[in-house]
Amino acid sequence: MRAGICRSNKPRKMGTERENGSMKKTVALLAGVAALGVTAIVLTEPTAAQNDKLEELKAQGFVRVAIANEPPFTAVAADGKVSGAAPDVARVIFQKLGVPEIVGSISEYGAMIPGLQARRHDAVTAGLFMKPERCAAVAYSEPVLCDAEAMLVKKGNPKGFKSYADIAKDSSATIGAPGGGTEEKLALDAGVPRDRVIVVPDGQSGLKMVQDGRIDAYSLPVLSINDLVKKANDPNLEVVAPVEGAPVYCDGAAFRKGDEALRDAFDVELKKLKESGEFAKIIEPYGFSAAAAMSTSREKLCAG
Ligand code: 6CS
Repeated sequence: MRAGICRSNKPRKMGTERENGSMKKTVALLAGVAALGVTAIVLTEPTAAQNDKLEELKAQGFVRVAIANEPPFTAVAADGKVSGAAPDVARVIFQKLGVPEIVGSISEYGAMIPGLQARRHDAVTAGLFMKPERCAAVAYSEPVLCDAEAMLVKKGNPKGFKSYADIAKDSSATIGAPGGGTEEKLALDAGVPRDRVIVVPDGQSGLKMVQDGRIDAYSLPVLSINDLVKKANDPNLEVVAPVEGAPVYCDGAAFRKGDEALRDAFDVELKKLKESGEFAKIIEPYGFSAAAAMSTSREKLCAG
């Protein structure tokens, strides 16, 4: 299944004519009600616009997904083909929902949620781990990909890192991590000063910076670091995994607040995939555990 890379950041018009029209009616209604000094109870039923999101995607023929190009979570081939465990699950589910294609848009983790909110993409399928602050900002599906955290270091782990706190304690130590990513926040929360947490744009850059001694450690989830090391084939590198004290995280597909009807439709198909065994067939060849994702829930992960 070919899917191109859409790099357009052109903001889409805010809403369809119908959405804008119904919005005006809603505002007028609320203004009228307010004038009567009556507190309006806003219905929480999905509006036609919310249900239309899936209809909009069906008509569009593709869903624009934010990805990071961090194998095995997400990957983009030279010809633009999008793969990786997260897009592969999303592609199957969206096809079952009547949306034949996914189009990937490479984004830094820290820009994925703002991009979703600005309607630059329709969903995030990138291994964006569920955490309370993110759960407050987006509508996550049920869990898809789970992984622990790792650090890439020089062979022999010369500074003896086992945790982010170890890096905090060593005033000469620096750690690289994705901008707005989980590992950046874990390092900062462990007390590593801002100037010793280096934002690294992608895995290849992180690998090179460790090889060149420009950073002492580079942190990504275990399967991402293992993928980098396997491809690098460099005997002077070592993986510290799991990072002590760091939780196992799981992602879900992330949708805009307001698109809960689309998220719920996605979850219905995800549940069927999990129950049929197809979910395991998609993600386990990448190294992920279907049981890990099926043993937890959005509710538990968003509770922190
Ligand atoms: O969710 C995150 O922030 C992290 N997820 C992945 C798959 N890689 C790094 C990133 O920081």
